[in-house]
Amino acid sequence: MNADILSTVEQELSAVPFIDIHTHLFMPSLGRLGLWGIDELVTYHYLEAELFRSSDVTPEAYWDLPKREKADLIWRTLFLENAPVSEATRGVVAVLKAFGLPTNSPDLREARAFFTAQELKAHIRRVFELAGVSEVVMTNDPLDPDEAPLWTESVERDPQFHPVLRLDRILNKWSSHWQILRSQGYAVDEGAAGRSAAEVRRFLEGWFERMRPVYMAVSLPDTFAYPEESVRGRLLADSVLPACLAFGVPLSVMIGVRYLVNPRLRLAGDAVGRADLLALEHLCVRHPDNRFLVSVLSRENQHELCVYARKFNNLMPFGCWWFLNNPSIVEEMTKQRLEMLGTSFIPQHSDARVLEQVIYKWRNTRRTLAPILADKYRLLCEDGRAITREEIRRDITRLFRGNFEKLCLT
Ligand code: RAT
Ligand code: ZN
Repeated sequence: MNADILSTVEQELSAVPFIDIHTHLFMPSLGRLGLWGIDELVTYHYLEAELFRSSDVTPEAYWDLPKREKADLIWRTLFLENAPVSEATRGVVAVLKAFGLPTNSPDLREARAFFTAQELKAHIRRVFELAGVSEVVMTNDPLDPDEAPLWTESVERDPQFHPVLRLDRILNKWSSHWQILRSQGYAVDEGAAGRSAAEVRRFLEGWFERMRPVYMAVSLPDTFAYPEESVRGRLLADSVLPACLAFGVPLSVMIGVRYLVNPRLRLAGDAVGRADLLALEHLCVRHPDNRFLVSVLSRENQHELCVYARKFNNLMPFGCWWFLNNPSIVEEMTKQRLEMLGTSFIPQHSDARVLEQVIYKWRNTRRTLAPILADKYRLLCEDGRAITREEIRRDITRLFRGNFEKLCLT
């Protein structure tokens, strides 16, 4: 019976196509922003951070190398001189295996030849199929100088890629971006005073029309406070939250980053800090008509997040983010969420930056979650309530599609 439940859960987890609600992937028409292939996989910033623990190369010397030489160095250090047992290294192995490529070659020649031969659109379809995802959600930054000009009226849409309006530059780096808004004809000033909030709202409206995002999003430091007498506090209260309400989209808040604790590591230089989730309580209390997708980066904040989700049904916890996306922590967090929230949360997102990463990240999620879900059903049976395959499918569909569809796609 127990084995039956586990295999039914495994089958249903494989059969239901998931929606990946937060990635850094791009639809093909924004193509030159999108990363894919072996050199990108091996130089993922999670692996760059690991390189400096096992090699004496300095970050400065590493950044000076061309991409291929970076990849060769990481391959040699983390895959040949050491067994790739970490989560991020094992992921690359799983991707190579998924394409039938050798996983212990002395170099990356064969893998490079394989990826170079792929046609992007067909490759995306194959990757999504291997990953068991039907759609992914992008991260689209209207103040990224490489990205913004690509969002023209005629940009080709792709129903498998949903846009998201990302607000980090506006909310976290106003001092180095307000002038860009000003140069585009918005009457904003350095202190975000006066008409600035209304003008930022007008800027968001313009981008909402152009992009049609499924939600707006921002990552926030561990010191995030709300309400707050600061540029970010004002713009959140007076521009972003009213705009989300008017457009009928949620705001995704990802809290707990300690930005660039080691600037020498660049993208790999961020760390984590425990946040004060009173900020979240205040957001939910003061803005009951807004809806919030919430991920917190610190392991120590997870239980509080579940408690807040029990208090506020405009709060949807999602994902095991970044440093939390390891089987031991995913297991702990998912059990806690199921125990406290039933199926009213979104268990995971991939955060993939390189296309093929969705293959290993979703494979790992399915593998970790199958015994956890099966165990909950086993306990339910023991306590007197049988479970059917249809109910298991309904739960999995709700967790990995329905909760998001209801919040963002309807
Ligand atoms: O997980 C990551 O790749 C991080 O670097 C961040 O991009 C984070 O996920 C974010 O969206 O800010
Ligand atoms: Zn991300």
